[in-house]
Amino acid sequence: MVKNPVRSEGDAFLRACRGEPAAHTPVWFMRQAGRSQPSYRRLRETHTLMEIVRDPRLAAGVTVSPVEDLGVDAAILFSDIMVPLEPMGVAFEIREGVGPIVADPIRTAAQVARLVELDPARDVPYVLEAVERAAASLAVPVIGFAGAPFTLACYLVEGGPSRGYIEVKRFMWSQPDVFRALMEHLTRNMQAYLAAQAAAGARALQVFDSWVGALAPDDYEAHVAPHMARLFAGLRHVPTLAFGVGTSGLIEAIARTGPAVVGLDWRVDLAVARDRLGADRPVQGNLDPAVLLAPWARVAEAARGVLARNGARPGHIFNLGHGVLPETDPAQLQRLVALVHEETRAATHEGEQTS
Ligand code: 1CP
Repeated sequence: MVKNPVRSEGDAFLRACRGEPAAHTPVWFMRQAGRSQPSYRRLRETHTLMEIVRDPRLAAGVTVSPVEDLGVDAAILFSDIMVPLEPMGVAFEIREGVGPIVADPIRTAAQVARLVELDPARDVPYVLEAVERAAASLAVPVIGFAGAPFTLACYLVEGGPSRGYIEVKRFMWSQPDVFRALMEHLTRNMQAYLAAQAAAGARALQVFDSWVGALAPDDYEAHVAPHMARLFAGLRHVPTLAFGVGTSGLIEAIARTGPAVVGLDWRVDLAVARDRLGADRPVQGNLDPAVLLAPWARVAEAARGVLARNGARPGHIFNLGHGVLPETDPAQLQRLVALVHEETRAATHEGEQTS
């Protein structure tokens, strides 16, 4: 195996974020640190999710382990999108098998006005220390992250996981000024939170707008896009990645808010998405996470399909269209990483030589 002498293998992810050719197509997985990993399941027998998150040694260890186990090109900070909300005055618990439950869902102007400003160094020092520790022990970049204002608002207003997002939509349409104040509060504070992670050593920042695909394009433009544009405008010094599920009808609007990389779920054809966004816009995705439950031959076929749709265009970060399912066999993930690296090494080298 020939290694490129000029650049380390560790920078493929950042090069792709910038739209530059890389030694191979970089690959990492959302939820790569989680229930699919035996070491994580063992740790969870003795610690709750929040105990791991609040212990920088444990959180850094969980962040680092998928890089060692799977050979991925980036690590994602082990934390949760809800973590910075507690110091903002929002009490919640992460309920086993359900997700975040907010004790007192936000429905009024008075509740929005009571939200506290986050001071990352004072309020979540353990997150910043986990980033520092993980970054210090890894050759590949650590990705910092936060929930996007709308997706956080979903949990705050609904009070927990939701199917229809009816309460957050009712709130957005019936109290638009209060909703805007909530989004502004979240935007300002998530920007500070993300900037603090970058200062602690995160080399890229992913904004999880998991549930934004619930919105019609007009509502996205009116109630979400301006806040996202402000968020990304304040984070120009680090590559940013926008992620959402069910966003096939929104990707151009998402791209206009200014992230470096647009995340794609599996419901959109990657080639079509790249044409729609313009070839110079880096993208991340977009294998259906459920494919990993199929026999390996199907996984390989589907992964080759994603790579073929990208062609040899630079600026592709291979990922799943959403998080790794807990039922996934880690051996499948390991083989998938190796396949992406092997099948793209030659193609991108050729691309580099001719460019
Ligand atoms: O203890 C556990 O294993 C419970 C499952 C779990 C895990 C592993 C939760 C509860 N959070 C996490 C960690 C986590 N959450 C990470 C780091 C792990 C990694 O990616 O390797 C990240 C990036 C998140 C972000 C997160 N939390 C998102 C955005 C990504 C996505 O999946 O769309 C969301 C929506 C949450 C809320 C949340 N926290 C936990 C659950 C089960 C959920 C989803 C609940 C729902 O469906 O609404």
